[in-house]
Amino acid sequence: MLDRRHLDERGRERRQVGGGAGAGEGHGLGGDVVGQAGEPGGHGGDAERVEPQQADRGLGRRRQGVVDGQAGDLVARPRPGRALRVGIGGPVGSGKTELVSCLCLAFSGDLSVAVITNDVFTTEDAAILEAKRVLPVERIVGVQTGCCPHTAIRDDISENLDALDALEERFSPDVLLLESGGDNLTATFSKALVDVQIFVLDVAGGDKVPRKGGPGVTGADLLVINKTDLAPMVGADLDVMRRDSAAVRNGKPTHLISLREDPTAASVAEWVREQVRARALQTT
Ligand SMILES: Nc1nc2c(ncn2[C@@H]2O[C@H](COP(=O)(O)OP(=O)(O)O)[C@@H](O)[C@H]2O)c(=O)[nH]1
Ligand SMILES: [Mg+2]
Repeated sequence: MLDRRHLDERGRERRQVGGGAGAGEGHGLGGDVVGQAGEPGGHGGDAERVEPQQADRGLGRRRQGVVDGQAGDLVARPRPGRALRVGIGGPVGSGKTELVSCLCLAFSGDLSVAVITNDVFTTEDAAILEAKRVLPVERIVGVQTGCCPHTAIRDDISENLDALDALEERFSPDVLLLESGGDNLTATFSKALVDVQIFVLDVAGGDKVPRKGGPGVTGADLLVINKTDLAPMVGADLDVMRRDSAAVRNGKPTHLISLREDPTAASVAEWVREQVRARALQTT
C-alpha cells in the first residue's frame, strides 16, 4: 500500500460561479453496449500517473484530493459519504448537455443529483438545464472558465473543485455531474477532480473518429457514441465505430446511443448507477 496523505489547503476564490445557487455484449438496457463493464469507477485502487508539473500546479489550491507518497501520483480519494463525481467531456455539440439533462431525469426517482457546467465565456449550458427544469436551479452551477476547457478540468481545476465542494456541502448528493466545455479528442479530467469520466462523441462527426483515438476516446471509463439516429443521414457506419472503439479501448465499455430516441439514456444511467454502488462498497 502506498502511503497517502490528505491535502487540506483552501483553494483560491472562484472567478465566477453563476446559474443560481475486445468487444463484449450489451446488458439489454436499450442502447448498444460494447466492451466489458470493467472495474467500476476505474480509479479505485490504481493511482494513474500524472505529470509532476501538472500535479504541482494544482497543489497549492487544492482543498480535497490525495497525493500518493510518490511525487506526481495524484488521485481523488473517495471519502465515505461523498458523492460520486462524474466528468462528462467531448467535442462541442456531441450531446454532453443533453446527456446531463437525460441523466438528471433518469435519476429523479432514486438518486440525489447536482450539476456543474463549464463554458468558456458564458453560462449557457447551465441556463439550458435550468430552462428544462431538470433539477432545482440551486443544484445547477455554471462555471465560466475563461480559458481553454481542457485547462479547467485537468490543469487548473480549482474553480471546478470549489464548485463541486460547495454543492457537496450544501446538498450531500449521491452524484455530481461535471460537464466540461467542448474540447478535442485529447480532453481528460484530472483524477483529483472526478472519480469517473465519460467521453461523448457524435456520430455526425464521422465514423472515422473512434479510430483517431486520443486520450479522451481511449482513456475514458465510458465512451458514449451519441446520435446514432443520424447515422443514415451522414453515411456513418455504426459497425465501424463499434469495432474501432473496441480496438482502441482495451476492454473498457462503449455505448452507442441516441438521446433523441432514448431520452432516458438508459444504458448510461445504469452504468452510472453501477459506479455509485461500487463506490459505496469501496468507502464502507
Ligand atoms: N439528432 C440528435 N440530436 C441530438 C442528440 N443528442 C443531442 N442532440 C442535439 O445536439 C445538439 C448539441 O447538443 P448539446 O447537448 O448541446 O451538445 P454539447 O455541446 O456536447 O453539450 C443539440 O441541439 C441537441 O438537441 C441525439 O441523440 N440525436
Ligand atoms: Mg454543453
